[in-house]
Amino acid sequence: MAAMAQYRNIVILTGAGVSAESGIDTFRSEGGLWEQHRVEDVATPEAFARDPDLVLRFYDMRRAAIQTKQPNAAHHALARLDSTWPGNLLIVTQNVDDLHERAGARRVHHMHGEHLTAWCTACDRRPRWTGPLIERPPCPLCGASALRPDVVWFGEMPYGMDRIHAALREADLFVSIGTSGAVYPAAGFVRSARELGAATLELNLERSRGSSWFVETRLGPATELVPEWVEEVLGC
Ligand code: BJW
Repeated sequence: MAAMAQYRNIVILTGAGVSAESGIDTFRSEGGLWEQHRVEDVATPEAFARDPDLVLRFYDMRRAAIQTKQPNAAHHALARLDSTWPGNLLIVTQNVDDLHERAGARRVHHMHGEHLTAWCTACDRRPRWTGPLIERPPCPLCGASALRPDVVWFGEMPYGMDRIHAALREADLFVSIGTSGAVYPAAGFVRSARELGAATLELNLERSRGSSWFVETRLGPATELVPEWVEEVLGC
């Protein structure tokens, strides 16, 4: 990878791998969430319509679990980069946990939603939510019992695609961290970044499905690779 001084605008895509060492399950690794639950049963709007209790329990359990976890060295390194990088920077995370924010990162975009907000389908607002949804609590903003997990399921449109594409158009460096490249549209960002002329770097435990699109791939745990890379970028 060329000297980092030549970059100004950075887009960082993160996936479940960045939170794995905080003790949050990934989806597709051995023993991951999709081995414990069928995607079709818990992560589609059809599943929610068919068996809302099953889906709400799945998300209630994960919402409770993430609140017991702590950001790791990778989240902290990215937060440091965010707070010091003078150019444009956007951390586009597929993760629904809040570990980037708890580490101090501010320029974060949750394209697949967040565990700690709920979506009221009656008033279309998203109040902060830390407790369970299984008892169908009323929306604190409008009173309707129409709250669902504020996450993007298969077949739904990820949040803020215009913001992401605008950042990709400006980016001269695209970095992907801890994502398998199995889910679109996120899996296609590297290709867009390449076509728009950005340098591309993958940091992952194992090569992602779209690995050949990256000019450089570094393999290892995020808690080692990310702080090393951030030090390189900041020139210290
Ligand atoms: C480490 C590590 C360590 C581990 N250190 N690394 C056919 C072709 C193409 C597309 C489609 C198709 N059929 C349907 C589609 C579209 C569909 C899709 O992509 N399906 C695929 C299965 C093919 N996509 C959608 O439906 C999306 N919407 C959509 O496309 O709308 C239309 C549209 C059109 C045009 C433009 C824009 C939109 C919506 C996708 C929603 C995904 N939702 C989920 C659930 C969110 C809520 C929840 O958390 O429950 O999002 S699914 C799940 O996968 C979650 C994740 O964000 C996402 C990605 O997973 P991720 O993060 O990559 O995790 P893993 O487990 O897969 O990988 C972990 C990685 O970490 C691995 O690489 C490890 O190596 C690594 N790792 N330990 C570093 N210590």
